[in-house]
Amino acid sequence: MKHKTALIIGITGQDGYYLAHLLKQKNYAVHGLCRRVSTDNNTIRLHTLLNDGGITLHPGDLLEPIALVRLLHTLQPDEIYNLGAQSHVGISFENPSLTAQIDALGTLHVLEAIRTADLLKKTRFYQAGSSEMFGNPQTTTQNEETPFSPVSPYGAAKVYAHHITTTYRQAYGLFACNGILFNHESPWRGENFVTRKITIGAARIASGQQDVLLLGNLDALRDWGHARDYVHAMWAMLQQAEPDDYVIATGRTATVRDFATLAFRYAGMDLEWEGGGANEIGRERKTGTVRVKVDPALLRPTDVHTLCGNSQKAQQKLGWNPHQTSLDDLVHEMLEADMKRIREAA
Ligand code: NAP
Ligand code: F7E
Repeated sequence: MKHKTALIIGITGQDGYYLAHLLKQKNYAVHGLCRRVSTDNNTIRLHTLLNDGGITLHPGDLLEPIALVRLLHTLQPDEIYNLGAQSHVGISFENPSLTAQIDALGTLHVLEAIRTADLLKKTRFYQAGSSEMFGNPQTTTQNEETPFSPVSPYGAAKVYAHHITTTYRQAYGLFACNGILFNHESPWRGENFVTRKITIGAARIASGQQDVLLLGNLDALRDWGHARDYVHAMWAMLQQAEPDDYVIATGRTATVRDFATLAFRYAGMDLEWEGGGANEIGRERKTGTVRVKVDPALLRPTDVHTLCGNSQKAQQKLGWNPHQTSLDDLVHEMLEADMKRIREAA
């Protein structure tokens, strides 16, 4: 049987790693678009997978549309997963134009490349949409019908990407799916997202390399899942008879404070919280030492306060299971991985 060919844009990121791993297991010929950098640092997550073979990296960038056409023309991929993005919401306030170019226009560039390379009838397309598109929703849970009302440059760029993907589905019959994914984390999460910042911080404090962890909004409630579970949903969307859009979420929420409490507990420190707002601190119960402080510089101009996804449609149509990894297991796995990295570096 002929193996399918997939192109992952954003293969060097967190989800790129897990998706490449999954597609390799499914015997795909896996290709990835990889930005040129002056070191090989951006392939760090992929080292083991690359050593095992079966993945081909191609230099390229979402901001270089002509080269995308050439690449698609050569590869003739069965499936394209567009995971490429400036994906940090806080940074999108500092770099709104770059974020819009990569996250919004970059998606258009891929869609136009599919059209120009005459692949509208052959290639299936996945667009990595985000719960950040909902902004601060009116409803307690969010599904595919919840209106978009973004409150960040990142969210606004992703809304454009969502609508342009739907437009190519409707206008040209492209098999194009929007995943609306809620936060998903892993030991491969970028170090400046709050979950990984917390597990690295707790691991460093436990090993005496750091005294205190500075955080911003401790009250933010997020629906946190495991990236390894979420890439199954991306793949499943492209295997359906018809293209559609799906919310992927666990349906459970926790605050940043809850996440930190769990991570520090796994690192051997029981935290108690005192004060509020910018004066809130997390103190180690046993010793009284302050381990977490709020740094107002880390607060965003606008933040999404509460997100909780309803993934009923994905459960029914894709057979996707939102309960594969508990929050406890996720935090434990991330903390253990960071402790191990510290031990190995010592
Ligand atoms: P990530 O770790 O930040 O990875 C982003 C990827 O995009 C990296 O491979 C990055 O390459 C690449 N990229 C950035 N700019 C690019 C450009 N101009 N051209 C080509 N590639 C570029 O993000 P992630 O967590 O894996 O998320 C994957 C996708 O899902 C993103 O689109 C994100 O916005 C979206 N999403 C994520 C979540 C989540 O909770 N993780 C939730 C909803 C949606 P470098 O390695 O060279 O920087
Ligand atoms: O922040 C608060 C912060 O940056 C989560 C991306 O994958 O998920 C992610 O976006 C919450 C926010 O993720 C710090 O203010 C407190 O309320 O980990 P985050 P995010 O903004 O939810 C969505 C679905 C995506 O699509 C995005 O690509 O935590 N917070 N203190 C902090 N956040 C950070 N980064 N750093 C802090 O020190």
